[in-house]
Amino acid sequence: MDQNLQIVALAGGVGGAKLADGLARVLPSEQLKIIVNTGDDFEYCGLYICPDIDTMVYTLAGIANPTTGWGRADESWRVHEERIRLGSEAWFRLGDLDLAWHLERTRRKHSGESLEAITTWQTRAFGVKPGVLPMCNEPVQTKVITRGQKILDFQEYFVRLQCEPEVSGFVFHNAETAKPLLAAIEAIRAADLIVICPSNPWVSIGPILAIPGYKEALTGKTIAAVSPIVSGKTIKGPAAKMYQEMGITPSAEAVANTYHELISHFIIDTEDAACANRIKSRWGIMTVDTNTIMRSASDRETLARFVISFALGINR
Ligand code: FO1
Repeated sequence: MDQNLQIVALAGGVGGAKLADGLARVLPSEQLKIIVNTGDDFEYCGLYICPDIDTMVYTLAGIANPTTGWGRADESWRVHEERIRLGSEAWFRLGDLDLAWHLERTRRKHSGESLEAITTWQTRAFGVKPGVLPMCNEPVQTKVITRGQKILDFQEYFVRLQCEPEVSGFVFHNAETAKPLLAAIEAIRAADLIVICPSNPWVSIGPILAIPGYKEALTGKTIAAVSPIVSGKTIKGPAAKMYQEMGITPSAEAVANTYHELISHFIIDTEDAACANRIKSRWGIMTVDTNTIMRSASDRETLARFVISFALGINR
């Protein structure tokens, strides 16, 4: 393994965490930094919830719920069930083990710790070695604009309304005044490769890129993205539905169009191999197909090795 190869991953959500885990399995931990979306963060029942950070840390720690991808494996729901019995608001489900961590993060937040410091503590507490960095320390909230011009908080759209409303746009509230994490900018500057994981381009990667400073730091870097859309569909989550509702046919090509000003390399699934040449000739993006569906830890590793060797021309 190339000793000083430095890689930075941009990720959010379950799919992104899986490829980040693959990268963490093939790289020494000091050679990988992961910048995570925090636009999904919200306050719920007085607790400070950071879903994509927790999904990332739990996945890297090997303790994520294997069915949902979010929350903990081997979870119990005593508090959740009692809250329902009490008639409390319970549309966002917090398991007992998950709750322990939300209580601790909220305590630290109230004591004045930054999200970066809290996340560093969280990675150590869960034995996670690679650097997991929130995209910023300030609260940036992703909001969904519906076709009826209603503005929904992200979790209200994603969980309470089960992604049912038709979207017409997104707002990343406070992104314009948020500051990129210095550690994240330094990691990008030092990186040999940036990997945009197969996360939702709109609401997982979009918020990160909306923070002034990241796009500038990424300019000129070797950046490889893995398409989150295979045969016009997402494995999980509303990315394809969002493209459709925004009047764009969901496809790997649509994702290439979203990222074309940024990326130099694009990895699509074998199901979409036919569009590789079109993407290459239309935007000059080096495009290759492989299996991008990660069903196992070895799939995650295989894809991670493939992305690194394709983008850097190195045999791992
Ligand atoms: N998603 C759901 O669809 N239903 C839930 O009840 C739910 C609870 C939850 C608790 C903690 C957590 O970290 C994530 C949770 N998620 C839930 C997923 C979460 O809404 C999404 O992971 C992200 O916001 C989008 O990737």
